[in-house]
Amino acid sequence: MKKHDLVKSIKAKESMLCIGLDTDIKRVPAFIKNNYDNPILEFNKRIIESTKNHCVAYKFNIAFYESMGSSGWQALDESLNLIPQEIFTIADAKRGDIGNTSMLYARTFFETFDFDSITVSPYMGSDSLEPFYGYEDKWVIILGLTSNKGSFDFQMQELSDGRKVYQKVIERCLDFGTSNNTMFVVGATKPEYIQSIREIASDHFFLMPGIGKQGGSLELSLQYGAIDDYGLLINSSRGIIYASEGEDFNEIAHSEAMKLNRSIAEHITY
Ligand code: OMP
Repeated sequence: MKKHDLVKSIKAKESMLCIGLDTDIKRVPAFIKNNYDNPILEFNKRIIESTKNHCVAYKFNIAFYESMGSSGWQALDESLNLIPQEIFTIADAKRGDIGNTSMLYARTFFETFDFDSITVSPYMGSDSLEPFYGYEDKWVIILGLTSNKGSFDFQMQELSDGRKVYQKVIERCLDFGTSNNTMFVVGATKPEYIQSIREIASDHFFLMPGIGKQGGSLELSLQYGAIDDYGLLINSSRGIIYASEGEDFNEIAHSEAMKLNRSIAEHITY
């Protein structure tokens, strides 16, 4: 997908919402688990059907699928095919390895599966990310500053020049691609640092997880992160797909998505 199509879709739908399909078999309602051959697929089908008009992206966290073995890969494949063309799709795989291995990760998520983007870890450096850039209209989403506590272990360490490791990483990653094929993951749990990332990556999209269950601030994230072309995909996974554990889970997911869109719209002009 091209950047202007993503921006167009955000404007048309008045939504920056990315719904995380972190579909955990343990949280799939019993009536689905007991009645369908592939409950993960059926759960996703209902969530996608009820939310597709109110989000601009879906993020599949691959762990939830690969942990299920072959039925999980099948659910991933078939769920992806249910997503309308104009919605941006993310393989949240957090991959990255020596070049020839990364090439196969890229092939997996961009050819075997036709995702628009993949999340990658920059830890192994330029040659580990390069293979992901070999595809037109595909996006590389690099872990910039993550939402978890452990981000203080490495990402927040101060370098001798006073910069933090995450700042240096993001700055260096600007050399690998452009704002038309690169996004950064920036956790909504650390809004006080978003400004410093915007100073480095002024027109890149940020994929922003961490609102809802992780306690991130939507308001401050939008205040510091949003730009003229929006520049943000706000992710919510558990807060939407598990808002109800009953038979109405898809209807409640729909209303939670609408609610989040409304909260975003309080701070953004589309
Ligand atoms: P919820 O907390 O349920 O909304 O889920 C957050 C989703 O975003 C999960 O799929 C996480 O793996 C993912 N995520 C983070 O929570 N923090 C990060 O720093 C990065 C990611 C990610 O790359 O998507």
